[in-house]
Amino acid sequence: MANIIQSPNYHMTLSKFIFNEELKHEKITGEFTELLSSCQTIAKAISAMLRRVGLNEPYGTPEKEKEPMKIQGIAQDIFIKILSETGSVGIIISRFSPKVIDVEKTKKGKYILVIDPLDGVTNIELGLPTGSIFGIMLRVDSRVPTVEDALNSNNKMVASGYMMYGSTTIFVLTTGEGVNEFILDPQIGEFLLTDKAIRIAEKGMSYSVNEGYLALWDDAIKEYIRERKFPDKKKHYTARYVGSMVGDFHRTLKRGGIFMYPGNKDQPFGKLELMSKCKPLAFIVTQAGGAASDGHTNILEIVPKSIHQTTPIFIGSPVDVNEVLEFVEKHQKR
Ligand code: AHM
Repeated sequence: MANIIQSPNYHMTLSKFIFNEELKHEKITGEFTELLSSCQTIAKAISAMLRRVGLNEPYGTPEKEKEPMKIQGIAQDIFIKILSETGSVGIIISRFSPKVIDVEKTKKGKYILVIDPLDGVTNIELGLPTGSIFGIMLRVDSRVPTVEDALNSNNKMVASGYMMYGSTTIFVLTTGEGVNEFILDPQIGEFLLTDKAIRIAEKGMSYSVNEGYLALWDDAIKEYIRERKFPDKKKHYTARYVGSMVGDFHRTLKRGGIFMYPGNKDQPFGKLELMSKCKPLAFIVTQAGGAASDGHTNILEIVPKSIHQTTPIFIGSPVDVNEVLEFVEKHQKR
C-alpha cells in the first residue's frame, strides 16, 4: 500500500496547510492557527469515537424526541473542551445547547464558534455518513460577549468547515480563500490534502431533498422537482438523499447539483439551523463558486434573530439554485 512518502503526488498535511495560511497574513498572533489546529484535533477525536460505535460506545438513545443522543452530547463536550483550551474563543453557539456557551477562561476571546457537533444522528446506528460543522466568526466587540453580541450581524465569518465521518474521515475547510479537502490517513494519523481549490460545477444533474414531504410543499417546489423528473426534451435529474446534511452537501459540492430543505406546511422555516449548519456551509459553497439561498435571501446575508432559528435552504451549483429561485418567484407573482 502506497504511503505518504511513496505517493507520486506528495500530499500536504492539514497541519502544514494551516501553518502556511497564517504566513499569508502580516500581523501573526498564532491564535487562528491554534484554533484551526484545534478543529483538526476535534475531528480526529470524534472520528476515533465513531469508529467504535456499535462496539463499545453508547449511542444513548434519548428519552424525549428532541433531546440529543448521548453520543451527540459527548461530541459537543469534545468541541467545548478542546476549543476552551485555545484562549481565543469567547463564546460557542452549539446546536445542542439551548443557551450560548461562555468560555469562562477567555470570555473576551475574539472568536465566536458556531458548531453542530454531530449531525445526521439517524445515520449513526447504521454506519452511514454523519458529520460535524463549524463556523468561526470574528467578534467586532471586544467587551464580554452577550447573546446580542452572538447575533451581531457585523461579526464576520472568517472560516468554516465540516468533517464527514464516512468510509473515510474527510475535513473540508475554507479560510475565505477557496475550499480544500483533506482525508485522514489512519496509518499516520494525519489529514492529507486530497482536493485543492474545489470549484463546484456551474450546474449539476442531481437533486437532494426528502421527497417524503412533497404533499406539504408549496406549489413552486413541487413544480421544480416535477420538472427535474419529467423535463421537456432534456435529460432527467438523479435523486440522491443520505439524510445527513454533511453527506448530502459534500456530494453536491463535489459532483454539482442542489441540496435543499424547503419549508413545508408543518415546518414553514424548514428544519436546519441557520447559525450552526446553514451559514458555515453557505460560506463554503460561496467560496467554491456556488450559491445558497432561503428562497429569497442569500443565506450569508440573513441576520439571525435567535441562535437556534431554522431556515429553508437551497444550496449548491449556482445555475441550479437560480433555477429553483425562478420557480419561487414565478409562483409568487401568480
Ligand atoms: P439529525 O442530526 O437529528 O438527524 O437532524 C439533522 C438532519 C440533517 O443532517 C438532514 O439533512 C436532515 O436532518 C434530515 O431530515 P429529514 O429526516 O426530515 O429529511
